[in-house]
Amino acid sequence: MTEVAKTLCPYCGVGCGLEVLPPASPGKAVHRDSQGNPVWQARGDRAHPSSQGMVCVKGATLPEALDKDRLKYPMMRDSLDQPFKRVSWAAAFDRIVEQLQRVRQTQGPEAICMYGSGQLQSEDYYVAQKLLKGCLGTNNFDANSRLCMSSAVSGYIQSFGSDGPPCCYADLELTDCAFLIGTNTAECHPIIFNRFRKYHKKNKRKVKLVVVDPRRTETAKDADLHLAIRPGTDITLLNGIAHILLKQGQINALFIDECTTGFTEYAEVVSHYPPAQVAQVCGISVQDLETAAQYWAESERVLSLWSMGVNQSSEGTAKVRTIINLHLMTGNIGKPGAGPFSLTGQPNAMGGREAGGLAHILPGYRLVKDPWHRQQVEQVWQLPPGSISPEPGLAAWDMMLGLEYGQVGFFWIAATNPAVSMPDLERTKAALRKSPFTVYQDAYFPTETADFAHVLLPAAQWSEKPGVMTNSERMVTYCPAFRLPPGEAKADWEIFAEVGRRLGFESQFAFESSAQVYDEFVQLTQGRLCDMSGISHQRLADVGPIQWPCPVSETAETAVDKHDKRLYTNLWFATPDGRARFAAFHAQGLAEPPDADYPFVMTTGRLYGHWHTQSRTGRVEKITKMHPAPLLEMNPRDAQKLEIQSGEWVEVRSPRGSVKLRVQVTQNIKRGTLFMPMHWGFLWAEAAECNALTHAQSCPMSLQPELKACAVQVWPLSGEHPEANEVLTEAGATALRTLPKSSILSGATPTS
Ligand SMILES: Nc1nc2c(c(=O)[nH]1)N[C@H]1C(S)=C(S)[C@@H](COP(=O)(O)OP(=O)(O)OC[C@H]3O[C@@H](n4cnc5c(=O)[nH]c(N)nc54)[C@H](O)[C@@H]3O)O[C@H]1N2
Ligand SMILES: Nc1nc2c(c(=O)[nH]1)N[C@H]1C(S)=C(S)[C@@H](COP(=O)(O)OP(=O)(O)OC[C@H]3O[C@@H](n4cnc5c(=O)[nH]c(N)nc54)[C@H](O)[C@@H]3O)O[C@H]1N2
Ligand code: SF4
Ligand SMILES: [Mo]
Repeated sequence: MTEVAKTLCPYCGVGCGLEVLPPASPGKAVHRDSQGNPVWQARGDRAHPSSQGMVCVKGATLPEALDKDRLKYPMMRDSLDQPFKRVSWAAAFDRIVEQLQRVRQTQGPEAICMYGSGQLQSEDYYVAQKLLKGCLGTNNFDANSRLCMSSAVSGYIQSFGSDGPPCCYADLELTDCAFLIGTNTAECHPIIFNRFRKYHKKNKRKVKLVVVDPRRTETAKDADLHLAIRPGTDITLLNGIAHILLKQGQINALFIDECTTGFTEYAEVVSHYPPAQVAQVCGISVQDLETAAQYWAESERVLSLWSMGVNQSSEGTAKVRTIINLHLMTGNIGKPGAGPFSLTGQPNAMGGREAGGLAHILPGYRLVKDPWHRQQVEQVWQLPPGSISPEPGLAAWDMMLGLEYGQVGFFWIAATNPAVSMPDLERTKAALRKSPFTVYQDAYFPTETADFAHVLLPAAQWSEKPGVMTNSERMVTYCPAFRLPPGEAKADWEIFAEVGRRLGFESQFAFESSAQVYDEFVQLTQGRLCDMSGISHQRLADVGPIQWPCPVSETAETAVDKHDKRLYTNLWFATPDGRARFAAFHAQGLAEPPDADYPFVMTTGRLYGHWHTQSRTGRVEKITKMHPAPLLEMNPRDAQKLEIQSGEWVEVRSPRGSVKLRVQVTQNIKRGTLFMPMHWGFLWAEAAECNALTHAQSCPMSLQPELKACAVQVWPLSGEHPEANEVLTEAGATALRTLPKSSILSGATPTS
């Protein structure tokens, strides 16, 4: 192919449009990477409405990683201490189907689990739901979105009656005040931040930026007001702001009366949050708290943005609902420039929610628990009534516990790397080791999780399979296939469909293309809030990205040039009475607060250049140079007390595990708080498995673990850390460690 392919960046949930060019185009020199290999080029697509031609370093360097260390053939072994052997697809499918049938007969369908990812395309997600929830009769499909978005999902459902971020990116350029809480937007959603930053710079006097984050991040550096609160004190802060607004009468009484319920209980709760006390608990000044309230009061349109600093919390749903409370109290919703906007992390976590990709939901924003919803889905799937279980399935961490207790007989992992990204990693790894049968479906090899698999299935990735993804603002973009998959790699949905057919569900999985899969899926969205019945692969390819809702009645023109890009503009919510719900939550604080033995709060998160467990970005030279090694951020006063200087090695210990890494002393972090990046799993030369330290205590409503905070102690290691130095000089700071013994391959190497 020599033409430019228009597609979507498959990294973050901003969902930037990309134009990808082949290495060789007529009249131009062949484009090569630093090692001289011909490589595709990516640039921003100016026609994409979400990103308007912008891209960040991850999108721009993506092609460099596409061909490196790919898993090309199915591989199998009988036990984890054996080497993998290359096998045919037929042999792999036989083994999977035989094992599925055996587990279903001996342990029942609830012993079968699939753990997926917001990096699957909507078609992959949809076919997996049909296989697990419909044909196998278990709702044990969960995704890494449980570690990511589930508090936002449950917050929206409880406050508005349905999931679905109500805002759009145009609001970034229409707001009077952007209230960013628990989000390092500049580094993690860079193009969203760029859009706002341009507008903010132009309108400095009129437009305010508030950032709530214990760290002075790149995002906070641009703020008019940075509230460096103590980790886990968000609800106190938000209730404190509400307290001041209420006292000053800065509320929208008409909106509260006509469009909401539950205000009285909420007002009672916030009466317990006087400014002096709130400031003390949060570790900020009363003046800053009052300024924050003043910005809310004076701004006609407030847009709040949040991500993991809010969601990854043992009170994640309560935090989300407490943010929404402020919007309801001030009538900041359903109009341009205002609203509670959850930023989605992964490129298609939104599509996953639409397709029913969590253990308690079904396609089309339906709930497993609702008999009418189950019936509607069963009908479209042409399955007998009662095929879908009324019980929500196991959430991500419960799957780990299921493995630990021996209740899971078949574990299927796709497009995620839990041996790095799950909390309480030693326990996670022990659970994975106990799994009687694990299938791992990934695009790359090695990854840490491959070490725990019995069967490896090579997945075609972005650019090698056509499919659809939805970004944070509900914009749906078609991602065409414009490169061939390596070796025998197959699209995820094709793998699921083949297993379905081999289990005897011929007609349910008779799809001939992903376009057909998408057509069936959007039928199930008809009449729902996330109505996409007017969208198809062909239409997206013809007219470009389309934002939902897009019912079948919408014409191509109105679909692209929407007059109404927001949800709830008629102020009628998706609850039975159309009213939004206030929530009355007191702050609970951290699940594991610091104490005398473990005096620091460690928080974890991301760096600008790297993507999660580095399966791609760790293979891009520009990025590994940008972030050569993991560093622990520490406040100068804490460093002084421990007599540690920047660059020195420490051991960080929590009640669950320990990690050795170097320290970066910086004013950018609050005293008593530490920050460790999440990107370095055990395959990397300077491994720093931050999840060896984290715990799995979760929000009781969203079941999302508190990955953002655990209590730790820090031990200076005298001199340099010898073991790490050795690896460093041998292999370079970012090189892969040699493979663990159990991964040593026999026969064909999977990457050859
Ligand atoms: N560069 C890059 N970008 C990414 C990703 C990536 O891997 N790399 N991943 C994508 C994904 S899947 C996701 S989910 C998003 C995540 O995007 P973000 O949520 O923006 O990223 P994080 O670094 O996980 O955490 C955000 C901030 O929360 C703060 N925080 C910690 N504890 C608290 C607290 O108690 N209260 C408040 N208010 N803040 C707190 C941290 O200091 C941190 O700066 O990024 C997406 N974009
Ligand atoms: N301590 C701590 N832990 C965290 C977080 C944190 O902030 N702190 N954040 C959590 C969050 S929000 C997230 S989203 C997770 C992310 O954690 P993971 O999902 O474990 O991380 P990734 O590295 O993105 O893994 C994605 C995998 O999918 C593969 N892949 C890419 N495309 C395809 C495809 O099309 N098909 C298939 N089959 N495979 C593909 C890639 O090769 C890669 O191995 O981490 C969570 N864990
Ligand atoms: S902001 Fe996100 S979607 Fe856009 S180019 Fe960067 S990683 Fe890709
Ligand atoms: Mo995420």
